[in-house]
Amino acid sequence: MSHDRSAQRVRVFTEPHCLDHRAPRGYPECPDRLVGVMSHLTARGWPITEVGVAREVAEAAVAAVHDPAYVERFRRAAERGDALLDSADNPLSEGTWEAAWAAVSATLAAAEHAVSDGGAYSFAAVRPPGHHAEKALAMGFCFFNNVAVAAQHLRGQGAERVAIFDFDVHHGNGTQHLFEERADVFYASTHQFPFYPGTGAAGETGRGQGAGATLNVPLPAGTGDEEYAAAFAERILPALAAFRPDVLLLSAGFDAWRGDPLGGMAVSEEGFASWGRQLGALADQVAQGRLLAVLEGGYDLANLPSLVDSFLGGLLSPDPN
Ligand code: Q9C
Ligand code: ZN
Repeated sequence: MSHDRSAQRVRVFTEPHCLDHRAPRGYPECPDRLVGVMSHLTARGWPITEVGVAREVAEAAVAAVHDPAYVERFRRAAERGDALLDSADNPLSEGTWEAAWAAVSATLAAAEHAVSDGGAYSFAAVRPPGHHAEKALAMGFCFFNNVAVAAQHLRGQGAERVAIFDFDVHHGNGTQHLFEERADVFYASTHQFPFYPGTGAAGETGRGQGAGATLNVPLPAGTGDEEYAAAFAERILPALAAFRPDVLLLSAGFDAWRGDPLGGMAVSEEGFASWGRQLGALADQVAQGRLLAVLEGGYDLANLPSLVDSFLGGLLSPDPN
């Protein structure tokens, strides 16, 4: 092992059924993404739990975020064998329904670990991803909004203030919309802009009771490590610290990597390690060491595993600044 993980401060959570959602050939959000990540993290010695929370727990948590009529519409569409749900980006296969539940279940197990005694860092290695999923709409490869379901679940488990930072290259429209009128869940995002899904302009800062509890830092195509570092130092980290969350959640997409086939940014592998160091330090400083990172995008099959490994390595070497 190249670094000391004896403290086991990071634990990886997954669920085998996450692999059962199979899009047609050519879709970038494919099972091999997660196969590659898990085989690399296993080889690198990270502690792994392959069991999620009970289905009833996941069902109650999803019902607290998504419209029950949407969940039923998804179930029926999957059962009928419909080709897709709501969007051409959301093809359905035989295992899609179970995979979406598996992703939620593993994310919730990871969330509960993050807030266990003493605080811990959890990584939910799951698919399908979640941050584009709206209350009643599938979008952008996402069916259930895993990170939003975890945020709401933690609110019901004693966390009074939850912060979500989304560093996927795409804006997390679903997560923002689910919480934009609330003061108890802060949502911050860095993302390529203008870009899919079109939301996330700097002027979107929350509404009603949630005014000021949404922070968007849109960045132009081509943004690399230096400009991202400035956005972290000047905007994202101070805002997250000022919110004083009881737990820090991350929508961890790796599609801002410079070689990603979908994204147009220029972040290096060392960039992700640096983000890990800074976000681990932030969780220690303001959130009692409680951190949950949930996999979102990242589509370069050859490099996604090492990007995730570098990010997790960064979490374990916190670098305050
Ligand atoms: N149909 C995530 O990274 N591209 N989702 C749509 C127009 C959708 C990305 C192009 C990209 C979704 C989780
Ligand atoms: Zn993305």
